Amino acid sequence: MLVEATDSPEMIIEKAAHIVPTDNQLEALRDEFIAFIHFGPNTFTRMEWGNGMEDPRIFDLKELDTDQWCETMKEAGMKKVIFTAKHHDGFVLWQSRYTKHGIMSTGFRDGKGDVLKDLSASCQKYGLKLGVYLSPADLFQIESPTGLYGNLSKYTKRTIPHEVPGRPFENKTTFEFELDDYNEYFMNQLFELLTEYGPIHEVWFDGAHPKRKGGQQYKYSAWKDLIHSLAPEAVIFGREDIRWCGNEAGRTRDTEWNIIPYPENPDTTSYFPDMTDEDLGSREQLLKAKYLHYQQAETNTSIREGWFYRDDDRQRVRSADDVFDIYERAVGGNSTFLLNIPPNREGRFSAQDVSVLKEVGKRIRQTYGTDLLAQADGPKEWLDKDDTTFRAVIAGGEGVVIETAKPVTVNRFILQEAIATNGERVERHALDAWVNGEWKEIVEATNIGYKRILRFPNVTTDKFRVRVLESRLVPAISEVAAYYYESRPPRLTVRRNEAGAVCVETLRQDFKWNTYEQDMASDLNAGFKIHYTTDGTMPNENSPEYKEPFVWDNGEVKAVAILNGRSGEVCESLLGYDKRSWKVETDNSRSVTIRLDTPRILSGLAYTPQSDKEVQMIVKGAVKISDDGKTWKTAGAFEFGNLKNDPTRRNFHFTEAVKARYVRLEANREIDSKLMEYDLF
Ligand code: FUL
Repeated sequence: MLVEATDSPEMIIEKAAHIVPTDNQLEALRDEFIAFIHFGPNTFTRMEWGNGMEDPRIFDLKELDTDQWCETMKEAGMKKVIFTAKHHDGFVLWQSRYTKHGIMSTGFRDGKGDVLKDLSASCQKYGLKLGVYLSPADLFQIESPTGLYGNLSKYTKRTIPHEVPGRPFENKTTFEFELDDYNEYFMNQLFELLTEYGPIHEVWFDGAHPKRKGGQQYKYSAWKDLIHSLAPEAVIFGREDIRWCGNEAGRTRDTEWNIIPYPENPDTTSYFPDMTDEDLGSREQLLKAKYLHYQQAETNTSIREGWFYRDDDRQRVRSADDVFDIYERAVGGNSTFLLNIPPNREGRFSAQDVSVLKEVGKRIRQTYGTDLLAQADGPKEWLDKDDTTFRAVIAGGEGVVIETAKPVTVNRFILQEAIATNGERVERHALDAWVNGEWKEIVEATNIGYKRILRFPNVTTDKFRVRVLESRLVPAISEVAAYYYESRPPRLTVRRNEAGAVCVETLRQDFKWNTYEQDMASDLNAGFKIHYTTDGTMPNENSPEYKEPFVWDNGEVKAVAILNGRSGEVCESLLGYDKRSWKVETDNSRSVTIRLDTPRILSGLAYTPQSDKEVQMIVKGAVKISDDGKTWKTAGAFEFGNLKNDPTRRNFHFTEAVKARYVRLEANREIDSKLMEYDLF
């Protein structure tokens, strides 16, 4: 929608409040949880980006089980799957007429295999929608001597699809466009994808370009015509329909507006830049707009470290807690959750990915399968499970009360706006519960849009109140529901902070690729309490509650998170003396001597091998002690086994506690003490 130079700020906001999604966009939002599949030569080379010059035969696929993919995705609660038909390397995974750089040049089913065909058949069998990723960047066409990308060919009138003798199309539609060689190649392939694999519901254009050549431009207006005509139900990602959320980590914005200001007309431009700022659609941003446009966000990330499968041992997989948390933040934050599951070299999803996806599906069904307001009294349009009916609510008013016949215990609350008819309008809202004879505010949040999932510690009540605090025009709420998530107490970790004090914290996801900063454990399991002991006993709800870092000399700290009477895993940590009280005195190639600030009681030594560096590990050695650094006696001799395969911290306890000021660690081989990690406890 055009913003006129004469529009007042109020008029601009009013215009924004009237912008609604297209039918296809709305359907894409309702899909909520969708899958991405990255598969190709990279699966075999273990690279994230290929170079385009790979021999196609490295795609050494022997088996393919797309039914297993679809069965798993279905169980996870996903509605659509987007497949990398061609990634940046230019290798095609379907039987294209227009190149030999692809599956037709591999040994898979004697060169006759077609991964997209298998997937499309499985999608129909399992009732999943299908989308295609066709990378505009194409390294094979860039690097090959006869490659078409950026070959400076002239734009001339060309017919799509280009006829290939002996390989007619069943779909007889043809198009004429002014195109250069690469755009023609790209559109011929789009034609194949959109006409020969059943209905396509999303076309995914990646903005990433490992390389460019010859000033190659994309004739997007023509691509768009082709897609609208051949796949009328498809949304286009990376262009006008759907935008990238701005990160690949699964991070979500607290306020994700889908009415976005544009400097050019989104209906005619082919310039759709990545939008990574935190604030994309506040009033302040809208006032800078030349155009206002509905463009929803897709929150995309991978279940594994990286987009492609590498291996089952070192490539970490997100936990079910993690995936479920992203699901709630993405779907419940006015966006769609696009989760990548990369198949392995056996053409299947690996066992760990499958178990995480099944667990996530189970949690979604268990949590969101039972609306605890189903029989409640309140606006019937809000409670009727029909998101096309709605009731308006006045911002700043008293709020709307929903009453249940019996008290219910809930920790999730869902609100939806009637975006299809009335647009996104709520800017701030709050949820209250009637507790002990008065209204208590449970949670406050910003916008709603398609869907907002509010998460909060358990509350038991028979009366809720929804208040809209600020809005653009009068908002219309279409759905309200309350749920109970069976929260799990989070796992914990104990460490010393920089000041030497002991901290007990929720364990952050040990997922090294693209981590988001949100504290998943605390958000997801809000309301837990941490209890701890320092006397070796098991902690329970009567043990001291951990509130802040505390001073503790050394010894065993045990901590547990307790939520709704349920205890989590006990975290046990043997803490060594604060290293600021140490000094490394002498240092030769086989031993290291530590001087403590004062004589201390010592029960043992902890050694953590350096697994990621080429460092000799200390397998065997002795610990000696001294009062004056001159006369020494042995506190104990140790031998650690299986360090290479299991490079975890090892605790060596002396036969009895000793008191000493000097400690010497002697190894039976050369060591590099600067790269060693050890503690004295
Ligand atoms: C990025 C690409 O470069 C990655 O390889 C992956 O396909 C991801 C979804 O988009 O831009």
